Amino acid sequence: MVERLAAGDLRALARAISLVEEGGNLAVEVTRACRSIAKRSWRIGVTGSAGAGKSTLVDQMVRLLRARGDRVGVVAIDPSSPFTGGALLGDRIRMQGFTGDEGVFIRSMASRGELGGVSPGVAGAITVLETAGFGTVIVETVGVGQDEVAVSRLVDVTALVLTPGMGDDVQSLKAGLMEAANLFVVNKADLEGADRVEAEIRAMQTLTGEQRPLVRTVGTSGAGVSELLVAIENVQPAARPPREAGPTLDHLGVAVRSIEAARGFYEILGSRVSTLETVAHEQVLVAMLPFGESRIELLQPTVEDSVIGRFLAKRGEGLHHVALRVDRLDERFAAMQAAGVRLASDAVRVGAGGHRYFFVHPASTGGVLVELVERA
Ligand SMILES: Nc1nc2c(ncn2[C@@H]2O[C@H](COP(=O)(O)OP(=O)(O)OP(=O)(O)O)[C@@H](O)[C@H]2O)c(=O)[nH]1
Ligand SMILES: [Mg+2]
Repeated sequence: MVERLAAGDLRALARAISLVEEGGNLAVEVTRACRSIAKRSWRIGVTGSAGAGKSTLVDQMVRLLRARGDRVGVVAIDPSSPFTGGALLGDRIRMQGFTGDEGVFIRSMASRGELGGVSPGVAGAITVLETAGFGTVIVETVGVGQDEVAVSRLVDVTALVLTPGMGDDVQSLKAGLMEAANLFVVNKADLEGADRVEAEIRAMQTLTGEQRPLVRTVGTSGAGVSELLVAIENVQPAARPPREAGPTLDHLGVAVRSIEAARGFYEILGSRVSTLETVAHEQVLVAMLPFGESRIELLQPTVEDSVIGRFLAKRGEGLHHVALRVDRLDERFAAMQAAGVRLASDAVRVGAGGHRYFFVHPASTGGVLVELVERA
């Protein structure tokens, strides 16, 4: 089951979360199996009183994070009102496996009260989501009891959501909860009294001598939510997983009649041939000349009737292809096929040194043969 959920199987994911939520030996076993392969996610806690707009904010945060390409898992503990946003309702359906977007997964969990405690189940659910490749996990809790303080220990950043109209109630917030909050959110800033709550929060903090960041938001419109994400990120920047690296230029493939004749120029520039080898199945002799992170690849045919040999006969010496390094090569191959990109390979192939690649036809790239490679 853990293998399946790591491979992206949503049913396995839902099942695993149920198991860890139930607790017991199996929960321990699942959590342990997950821990050995899970990559730690960026964990955000969102807490605050019932109806403060936490789910509405989480909905908006998920939208923004998704737009950046993040995969987001949400665990909502004891929500007293359902997620309101259309996207979240949609995602609830997705979460049950009805449609194909696997970038968001939302799960509501019941707290087992003060005695049972919420943290073992939540910790397990976070680990399961991490195993399934969710790089960001948001945990929503209703800020009423011990649970929030326990959850705050599981996450990197805890945002405490407050609203206008709370007025003096700010002072009645449990000290532990205020303590656990890394930043404050004044949501429903469209309503009367936002200034007052903000002043209350600031006043309260002067007692402790520390002013934590405060962000105003309007969950229903999304105003202030990108600022909120920046503030969350700034609390502990290192917790944020590195963005997926964009594609880089791997090498330029140049078709030549003679490597001996062509390499001199590049060597005058200061590059040195790093590898010189014959790739038998492509009937080509290859010389690699490093240029920073990229390389020039000189390609000399070993027989005339070969891909490079025919290219030379038809077009003469010159740029043969541009190779771009990407990740998730198989996904990209499938996505491009589906999108009608004209491919010049019928499958992902494995080249020298174990790197994997496929070619995209010049008809789809502005006139140059493009090789997409993924390094082992
Ligand atoms: N005026 C206004 N209403 C908001 C704002 N954000 C949320 N709401 C509304 O407040 C109500 C409660 O929002 P939720 O997001 O469900 O609140 P919650 O904190 O998740 O509630 P629980 O999970 O039940 O604790 C909904 O009717 C929202 O539309 C806001 O910024 N301004
Ligand atoms: Mg909620």
